Amino acid sequence: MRKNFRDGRVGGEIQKVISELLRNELKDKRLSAMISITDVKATKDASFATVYFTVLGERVDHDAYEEEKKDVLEALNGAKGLIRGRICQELQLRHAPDLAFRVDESLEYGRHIESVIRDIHDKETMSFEKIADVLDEQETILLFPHKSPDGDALGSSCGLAFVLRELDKHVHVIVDESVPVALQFLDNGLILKSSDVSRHFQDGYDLAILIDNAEPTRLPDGAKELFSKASKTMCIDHHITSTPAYDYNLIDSTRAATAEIIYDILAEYVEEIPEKAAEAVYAGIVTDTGRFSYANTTPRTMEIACELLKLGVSPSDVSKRIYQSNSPAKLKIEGLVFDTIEYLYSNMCAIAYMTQDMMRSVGAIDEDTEGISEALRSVRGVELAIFLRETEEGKVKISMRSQDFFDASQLASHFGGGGHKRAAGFITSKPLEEIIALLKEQVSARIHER
Ligand SMILES: [Mn+2]
Repeated sequence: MRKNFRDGRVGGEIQKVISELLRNELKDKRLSAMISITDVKATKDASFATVYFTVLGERVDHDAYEEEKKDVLEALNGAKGLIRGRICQELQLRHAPDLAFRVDESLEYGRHIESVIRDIHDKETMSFEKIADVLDEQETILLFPHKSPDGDALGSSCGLAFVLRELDKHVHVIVDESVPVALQFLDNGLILKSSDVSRHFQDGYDLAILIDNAEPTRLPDGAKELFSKASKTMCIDHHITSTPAYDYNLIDSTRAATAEIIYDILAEYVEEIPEKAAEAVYAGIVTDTGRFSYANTTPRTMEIACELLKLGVSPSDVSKRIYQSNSPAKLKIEGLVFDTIEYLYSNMCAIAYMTQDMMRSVGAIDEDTEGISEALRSVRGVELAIFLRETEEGKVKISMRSQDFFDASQLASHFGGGGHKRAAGFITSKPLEEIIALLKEQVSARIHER
């Protein structure tokens, strides 16, 4: 028996079926983007339907976004057979409707997008209570902060892991690189290299948690392999580009730090957060907010910090450990780098560089060079700071920071790199002098546009 649909009903039904398929079954890599079916206009007899969709994401690069939409369209067309079959089945139709996929470019898009994001958020991310329940059910857990872990990645991981260990879970934080000296106090015996993890874990374990990033592909190789051995996966992150693609997701891009989210989970999970865990969470917040000075700092950030102090955290201790533990080589290498500064275009641009020879001459290591880009940007009048460093492999790594208007990510993408408007970078095999000359050309063209 054929179903009769009221006006507009059939479109809504088809929309539900496709959304469900996108969420759970269509595994095409091109469909891993945040896709939303915004509308379906179908004929009354359900013989034909136009399906409107949008692709959400960070529009850093217009061309890349256009490419992405094209990819999604191709993938949807490729899955048309499956989608039609499912619609036929779910709506109990005799014949599957013919489908046409279109990008939704309606004027309502802007108004719509907010509710779409809210929708996805509600569907895909979980409550702190639910996350706490899930954690409680696991016995063996590994936490994975991102590559070259910073204060937030390590503070969040170690804070959560500390509590899990107190609750008798078998838990480690996996870091394959050396932990920066200034952050070693967060360890508390929790950090382990992937190669040192016991057989027990190598053969498989309950839960892997990605912390402060949503891409296991960005983990070092050993960690990546270990990540894949977990029965279930979880992601806790605050990056805007992250898509909730795991068994359990807690992604909130309104947060200043992943550590803020960890605080809320712990507050839900345990009666009282132990001081050591509170200290780690606090370290994550302090570092990701630039000691509460960046634009991401919110009233909620301060409230959480306040609660952490009440739990016994000493802000001066944490600050001393993180910010007053520079190596003797740090000021030496900074001296050498600052000596190379060139101010251009009425001091609007500052460029400085560092070679491996310079590092060797003062015995500096990578972590000694942290913060140099920010220091360059701190000069009055400097809109764009560019710091070039020679890598051990003889390439040149460029990091750029801008102050108010210069789009650093756009400049970086010109050279094949990427990032955010105010912080971006790229790597090149070109010699140092050549890339400096090329950068000057590009910066000059762009900075004078204004
Ligand atoms: Mn972070």
